[in-house]
Amino acid sequence: MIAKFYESLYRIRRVEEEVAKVYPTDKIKSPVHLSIGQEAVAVGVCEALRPDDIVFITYRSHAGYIAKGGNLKAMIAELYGKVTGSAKGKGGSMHLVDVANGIMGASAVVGTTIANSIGYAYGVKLKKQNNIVVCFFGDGATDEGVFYESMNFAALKQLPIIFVCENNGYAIHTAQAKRQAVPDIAAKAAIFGMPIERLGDDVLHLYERISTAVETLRSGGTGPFFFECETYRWKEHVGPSEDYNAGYRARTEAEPWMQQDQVQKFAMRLDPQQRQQIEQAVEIEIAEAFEFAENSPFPPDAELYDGVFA
Ligand SMILES: Cc1ncc(C[n+]2csc(CCOP(=O)(O)OP(=O)(O)O)c2C)c(N)n1
Ligand SMILES: [Mg+2]
Repeated sequence: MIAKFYESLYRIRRVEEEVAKVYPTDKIKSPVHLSIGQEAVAVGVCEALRPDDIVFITYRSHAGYIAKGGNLKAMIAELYGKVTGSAKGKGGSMHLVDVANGIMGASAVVGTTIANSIGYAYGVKLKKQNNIVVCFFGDGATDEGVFYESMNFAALKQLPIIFVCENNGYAIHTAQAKRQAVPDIAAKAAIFGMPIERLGDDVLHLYERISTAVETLRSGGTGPFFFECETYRWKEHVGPSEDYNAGYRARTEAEPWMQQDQVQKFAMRLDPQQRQQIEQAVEIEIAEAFEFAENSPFPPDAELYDGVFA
């Protein structure tokens, strides 16, 4: 289990480091919102899921997409705006999608996927399917009215859904305490009568707690479940750089998170040979994905008229 979790954590970290490296060359055609530092939540949650379970992710999409088993070549090609990308090069980093692997389309519009996810979960329930839905969103999404409407509907209809709020403390540059009269997000879900839990970014603990909720839903129990997971974004809101000089947060705030880096923690639990094997295999995978993106063509002009309503 440790090796499997490490492989996923390492893959996400290294893909995003490569994205950050390539970004200044302008080969990547869309803005990128990196999850470096936040990988643990995506991994702890997605490792508890089956391939046919469904996740809804946000524009900070890479970690969830990779953790759920999204196609890496299609992801990098999408960032490059190539026709072989997951949205044929028309969506970019904020609109990753891989339906075959249970990853519904991400959206740049904060909060929208919360409503999408309960629609999907309602469908799962009506069709009496055995798969479940996980909806990831940020603390900023809980500033939106759609959050409350969706919590109410999910609780009312007892939907087979697990809500995962990745609380990194900021919506762009504004700290939670400056936006929310009551910054206790889990408490806001609790008013709808659903079970809530506050977690950190300890991967194994996350995995255990999410697995328990998953087992309840699989065995015919009712949802929804709500998890608020504290985490921390190391890079700027959007882009490949750090922003500790931007004036809204200090590096000292990030340091404790960096010291308890889950990627490093898992690396240290493996024997060096096993670790090396995992890393080498993942590095090859990543190199192949970037090569695939480089060598893929841009969409033909006619693609502009494809997939539009009018
Ligand atoms: C409906 C809507 N309002 C505002 C924005 C501008 N916006 C983009 S990202 C963001 C912050 C969202 O923060 P959070 O949900 O905590 O996610 P994080 O970026 O921290 O992962 C905002 C307000 C938007 N994209 N959509
Ligand atoms: Mg946030």
